[in-house]
Amino acid sequence: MILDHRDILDNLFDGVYFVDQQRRISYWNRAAEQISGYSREEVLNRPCSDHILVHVDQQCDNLCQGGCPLHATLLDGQTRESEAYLHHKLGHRIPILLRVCPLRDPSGAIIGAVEMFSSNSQMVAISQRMKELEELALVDALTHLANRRYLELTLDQRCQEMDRYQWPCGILLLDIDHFKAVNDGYGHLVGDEMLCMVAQTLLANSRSFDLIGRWGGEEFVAIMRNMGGKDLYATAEKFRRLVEKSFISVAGENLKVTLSIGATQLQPGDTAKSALHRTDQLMYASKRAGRNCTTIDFAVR
Ligand code: GH3
Ligand code: MG
Ligand code: MG
Repeated sequence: MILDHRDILDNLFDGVYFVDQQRRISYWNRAAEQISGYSREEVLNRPCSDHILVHVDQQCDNLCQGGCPLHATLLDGQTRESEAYLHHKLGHRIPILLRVCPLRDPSGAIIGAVEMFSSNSQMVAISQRMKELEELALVDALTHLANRRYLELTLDQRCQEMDRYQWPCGILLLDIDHFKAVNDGYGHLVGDEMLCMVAQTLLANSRSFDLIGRWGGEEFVAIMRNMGGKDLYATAEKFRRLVEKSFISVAGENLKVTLSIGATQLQPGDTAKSALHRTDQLMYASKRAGRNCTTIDFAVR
């Protein structure tokens, strides 16, 4: 690896580290330092199982004892992804999304593995990201979610990842039902307030590595990394129910809306346009089915 690549890795929000065949850490980027609290000097040349990150899975079982994704990838060369919790130097647990890939020499032999992890801790990651996006005019002025342009850019990126690495990614299109009636009955300002409330409900209940944005008008798009099939449907339904149970108060009245949702998973060869077109068709199927429901591709169910 040449120096330039390390400079790039140091500027990512994702933590990245390399291990050799013996799982000794040979590289540790700046985000890994920030997320874990461990400096490069503290971890280099130590085996990663040496009481450093000590990942535990969703059931809090210790992955170092039998379930280590690095170990498994060093053996079989497969890429792995999962959600886990790492140990911060100060003792607390941090939720992360991790991805492990093999490192090979020019002959194709496995010489180590790389783990990339992004902090799933809402506050830090989202506020950091939104500050950057504001500067780049990628934020919707009303709801402060990602705007259409940012959604398109992100979706293009996810399509490339799908083609190259087959990383799963779910797409949701969420359209507010009969929103015109809110504007007509209560005025545009109340409509705006409703849009912000729905936006916050979606944002507060997503993971930091998902992207929730306003596609336009009363339509939102969610790009859910590492998610497909049943989990995607369950997440869409969670969003739908949470919005159904949320309300704003207008002159003593609790005002609610519902969502019609289309859900699909990126397929090889998809473009942002083709994926969104499919999701849009699925969302319309939900409208035809009576609204306040989710329609998912048969292919990913
Ligand atoms: P359906 O259940 O079929 O989706 O019906 P709908 O009324 O939600 O859909 P329609 O597309 O007929 O109307 C969308 C409305 O959303 C019309 C438009 O005035 C309103 N709208 C779009 N952007 C904004 C906005 O920024 N603020 C407010 N208050 N209303 C908006
Ligand atoms: Mg609409
Ligand atoms: Mg609508």
